[in-house]
Amino acid sequence: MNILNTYKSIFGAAIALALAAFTFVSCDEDLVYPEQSKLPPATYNTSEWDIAAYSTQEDQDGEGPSPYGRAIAILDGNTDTFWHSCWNGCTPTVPHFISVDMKTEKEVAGFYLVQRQSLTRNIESLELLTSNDGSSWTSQGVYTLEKIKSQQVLELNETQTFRYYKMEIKSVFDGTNHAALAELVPYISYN
Ligand SMILES: [Ca+2]
Repeated sequence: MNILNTYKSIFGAAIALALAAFTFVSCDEDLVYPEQSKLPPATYNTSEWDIAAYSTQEDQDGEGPSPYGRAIAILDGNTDTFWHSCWNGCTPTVPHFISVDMKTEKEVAGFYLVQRQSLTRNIESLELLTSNDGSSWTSQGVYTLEKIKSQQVLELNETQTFRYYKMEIKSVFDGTNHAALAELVPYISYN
C-alpha cells in the first residue's frame, strides 16, 4: 500500500467513525427519556383537603360567591380564585393565618405560592409552619415574596413529612391590615 492509499484508508476510517458517532448521538436524541430530577416538582391532589383554621376570610361575598374570598381558594388549583381578609361589614385584625389539613402525613419538599392576580393586597413576607397534630407547630422559616403574577417556589431546608401546614402573614405590600392569596400548595420531591 502506497502512502496515498494509506491516507485514503485512514481518512475513510475517520469518516466512518464520525458517521457512527453521529448516528449514535442522533438515536439518543430521538429517545427522550425524561430524567426525574429535571421534571418540575409535582403537587398533590388537594381535592380532599380541608382548611383546618383561619383568622379571617371574606365570606360575605364581597369578592364573589365561594370559593372567592374564602380560605379554601388557596388550594383549589385556580390562580383566579383567592382568599381575602374580611372587609364586607367587618374589620380584620393582624396577624392573619390559614392552616390546611392534608388528611394524611405527606412528604413535602416545598411550596408553590401564587399571589392574587390583580397584584393588590399581595403578601410581602410570611412564616411557614408544619404540624402532625394540628396544634403543635414547627416553624420552617420566614419567606420573602415577590409582587408578581407568576408562581413562586418556597423551598424547605429539607424534605419533611407532616399532615398540616400553616402560613402566618408578617407583612403586606400595600401596608394595610388586608391581605389576599391565590394559591399555596406543597410539592413533592423526586430526590
Ligand atoms: Ca385559588
